[in-house]
Amino acid sequence: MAPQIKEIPTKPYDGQKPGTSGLRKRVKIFQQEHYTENFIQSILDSITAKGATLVIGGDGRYLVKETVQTILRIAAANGVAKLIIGHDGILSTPAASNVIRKYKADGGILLTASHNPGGPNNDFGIKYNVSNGGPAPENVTNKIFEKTKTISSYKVVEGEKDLDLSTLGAKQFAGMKVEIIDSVKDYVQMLQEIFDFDLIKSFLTTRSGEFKVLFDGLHGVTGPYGKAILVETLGLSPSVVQNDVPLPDFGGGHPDPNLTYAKSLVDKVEKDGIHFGAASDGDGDRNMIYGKGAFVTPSDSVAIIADWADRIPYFKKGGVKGLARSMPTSAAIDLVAKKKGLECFEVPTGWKFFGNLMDAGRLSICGEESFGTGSDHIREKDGVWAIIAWLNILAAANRESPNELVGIKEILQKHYKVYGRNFFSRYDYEEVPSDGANEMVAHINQGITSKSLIGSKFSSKSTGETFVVSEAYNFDYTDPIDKSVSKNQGQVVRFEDGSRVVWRLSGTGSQGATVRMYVERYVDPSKGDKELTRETAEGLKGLIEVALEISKLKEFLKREEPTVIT
Ligand code: VG1
Ligand code: CO
Repeated sequence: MAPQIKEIPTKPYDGQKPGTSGLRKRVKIFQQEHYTENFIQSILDSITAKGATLVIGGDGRYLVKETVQTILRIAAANGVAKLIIGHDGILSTPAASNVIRKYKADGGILLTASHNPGGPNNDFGIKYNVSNGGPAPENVTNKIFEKTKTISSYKVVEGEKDLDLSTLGAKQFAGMKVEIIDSVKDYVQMLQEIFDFDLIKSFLTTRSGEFKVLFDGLHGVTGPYGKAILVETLGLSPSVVQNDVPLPDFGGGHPDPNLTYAKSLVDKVEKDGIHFGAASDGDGDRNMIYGKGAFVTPSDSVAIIADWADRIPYFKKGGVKGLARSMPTSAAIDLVAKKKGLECFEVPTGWKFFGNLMDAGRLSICGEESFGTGSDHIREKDGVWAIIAWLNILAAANRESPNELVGIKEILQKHYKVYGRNFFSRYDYEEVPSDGANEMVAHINQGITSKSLIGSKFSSKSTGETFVVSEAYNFDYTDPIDKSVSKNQGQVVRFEDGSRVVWRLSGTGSQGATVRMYVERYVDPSKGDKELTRETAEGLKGLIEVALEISKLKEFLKREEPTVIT
């Protein structure tokens, strides 16, 4: 039977609203009749689908392959000209961003729920990226959401066999061009143009006995990327890469690179005395840098990369145009910006807010406290990029101090001595009742709008410290480029000593509500080593008590302890 275009009647589903980074729900929700089709058709209805070239790739989780076939049928029926698809439907999120830019595609559909667990009982996600390679801004995601509310039919090609995604090359699907591309090649090539691979290689070779490396793919998408770079390009032994086979359920784990979920990395680093450990998340846009006895908070990581940027060829050549962080991220990067005389932006949570600044040539390096670090080489955060950035910096630092072995710890301590330290921690309370979460937000709001918080004194029972509130506000953001406004992006309370607490509700959870509480306390370099090198939990103890008191969090959420502390 020749392919036929059919119009299938459907009804809108509630709640197809893209969150911080796409639509994320349980797999079972996506498997409901017409659910995925409705959302794909709504995306195509919100862009100029006819004649478009789109990139398709996913993080290899359960449901990716089937969804690629669904997209093929709907895209062909809607007159899309060409799909560029990753081998077996796989592209890491940063690789997809690069492919969209490199091949000048009109956009891309990314199949990922990022760091959320995968498998039939876990999460799936669909995200639309625009032609600059970045996540669609709110005006586009709002349009998609509006379409999902009124959709009455979708178009699909029938009578066509599934396309073979396992062989590379140019193909046809129901009259539409399709190109299956190598998932890794373009990405590796891009990194080679950014970093000083010769320097990294010579450092790793000459100090190979002293400086051990370990990369953990957490069974997410980045295993093959890590292998291609560390083993095939930099010549390290295959044993420096672990959990490198992407699995549809991530091996039953939670593919989120932090001290809790990347335990496989942390344990091995400590046991084997590894100097440089790193992990990435399910879709490859997050990273964690962790050497023996030295954990780099993501807020410090981006500040340090910015500080050392002139050792990285990409920035040496193009310069650093400006820096930025998401609002809850610590102000460590602001201090670097100040010293270097660079512009520094504070944007809401979510990588989509960095894109306009990059496109306008005002932003080069940015990060989020949630293990997201990146630059304007693409329009997504980039886990493997951050890891190689650190190797480039360490190689340069060792070239500059040839008589000692400079590791992560030495880089951190040197940084604190110059800039001081922003102690930072995030408490996550996952899947709490939405009512309780909303009541807590309302309670904090009451303190903000009545101005009753300002001037209030709070004391910690255990440390005796007193914190006096100097400011309390809801964070609203006006994009400096297109002037679009995003309201209520988190609640902020600042104290006279410069400390800060932020509360916000997650926009990536797939069930109930997740409350995040972020605490930050700055310690001046003049306070000396003892204060600067304390454990994070110890440095923040008093402030955390006060944050819990102000928000009455335990009362509203009925939770004694957070689910995860990062
Ligand atoms: C979280 C993080 C945010 C990040 C987002 C997507 O969002 O806090 O910083 O951009 O995940 O990351 P939320 O709304 O749950 O706090 V990824 O690696 O999941 O695409
Ligand atoms: Co991710």
